[in-house]
Amino acid sequence: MDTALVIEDVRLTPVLVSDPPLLNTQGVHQPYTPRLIVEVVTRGGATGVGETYGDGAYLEPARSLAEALPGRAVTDLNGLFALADEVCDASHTAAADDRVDAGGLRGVRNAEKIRLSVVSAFEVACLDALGRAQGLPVHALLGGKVRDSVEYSAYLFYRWADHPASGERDGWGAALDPAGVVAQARRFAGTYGFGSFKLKGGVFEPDREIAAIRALAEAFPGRPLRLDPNGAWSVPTSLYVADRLKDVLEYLEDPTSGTGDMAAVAAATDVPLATNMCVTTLAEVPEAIARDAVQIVLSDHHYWGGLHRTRELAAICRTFGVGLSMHSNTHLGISLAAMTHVAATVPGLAYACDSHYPWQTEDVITERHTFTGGRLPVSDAPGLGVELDRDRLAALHRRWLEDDGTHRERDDAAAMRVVDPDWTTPTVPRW
Ligand code: GKR
Ligand code: MG
Repeated sequence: MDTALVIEDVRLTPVLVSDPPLLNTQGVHQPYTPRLIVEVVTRGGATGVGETYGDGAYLEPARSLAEALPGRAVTDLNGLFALADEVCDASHTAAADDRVDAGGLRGVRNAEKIRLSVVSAFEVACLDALGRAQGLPVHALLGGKVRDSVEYSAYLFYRWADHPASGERDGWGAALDPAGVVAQARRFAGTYGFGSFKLKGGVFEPDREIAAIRALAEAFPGRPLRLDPNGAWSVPTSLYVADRLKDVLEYLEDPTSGTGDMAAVAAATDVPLATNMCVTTLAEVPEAIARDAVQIVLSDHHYWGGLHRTRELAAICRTFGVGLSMHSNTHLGISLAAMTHVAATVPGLAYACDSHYPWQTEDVITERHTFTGGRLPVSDAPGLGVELDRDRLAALHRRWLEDDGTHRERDDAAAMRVVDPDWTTPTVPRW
């Protein structure tokens, strides 16, 4: 083994990132969202970075893995998964088993999925360190890019102008009706050149959201449009919306919850269904494919366990004629770089990936990514091609240290209760 590639040290830095008041079916984003930054340092002096969800359930397994990793090689990614199975005690996360998390809308969050989300940040950090040590971009370590840029879609949200509790305001203003959604889309298209649009739904009654998509179709004729209510609708409501928007939708994303109900919707409409909620683990793939419940799987490299595993998912989807793309959650530039590298290597990526990134005004990298023509260039610099901004990292970590605990867990329902004390996370379809 090349001793220069042996891991000498692992650093974990939880941070709180400012987030606008974006509405979804569970509530509203809090003013700050937790993320975890992982640094892997080799004996040869290369430092690789990774990023993942930062709620408490992720921090304990991350600490166990960080302690166990020194002495292993950054090339031993299969060993990384075996080590995580050994040291990430599921009891840390057992409380999270079989429940939908409070704000991430990441589908069922169980111990395995949390462990994989943790490992993903270590995998990305190892790939970054290896790439830096060898002068190779991460995409080359994944087999090489098949495209020079990756297309992203605008991710539109109903939103308030400012956060009710903190009063924080970002200058985007409110978007609560079709005109507000179209104005937001125009700003996204004008600033970043996005050519396809995803609207986060499940916030208002379906007819209001149908009107917003119709307004988008009028403002951007022929452009791909998606609506994602995060499972907020019953099967009949999903079919009602599909019928009214069938001429303008590229796909409906998670109209309803669970493989059985998604299959029932898929069987009765020609509008393709995409998901980042009902197919989130390998165990969920066979039934979804057998029942033709989804036509596009939206991977999240965090909860699929990193970039190699995302490519494995892509191969499964290809085999069964299911499309693949990527969804996102609140994230920073390290994860966007990782998404872009892996997306660059996946053959036949037929749908623009979505990213929350334009909503994040803060970052931990020195040079933020810039979307041009709705695309990001695939970096050929060694590793991920991003540099940590240590001052920014320290500042966002300080915010995490000083937080009274309110924001260390993402909890969109709690944020909503500031304005509506009776608000509870919906457990059955809202419409
Ligand atoms: O940030 O409100 C949000 C999104 O709803 C996010 O939590 C989802 O995970 O963007 C995601 C999605 O596509 O479902
Ligand atoms: Mg979604």
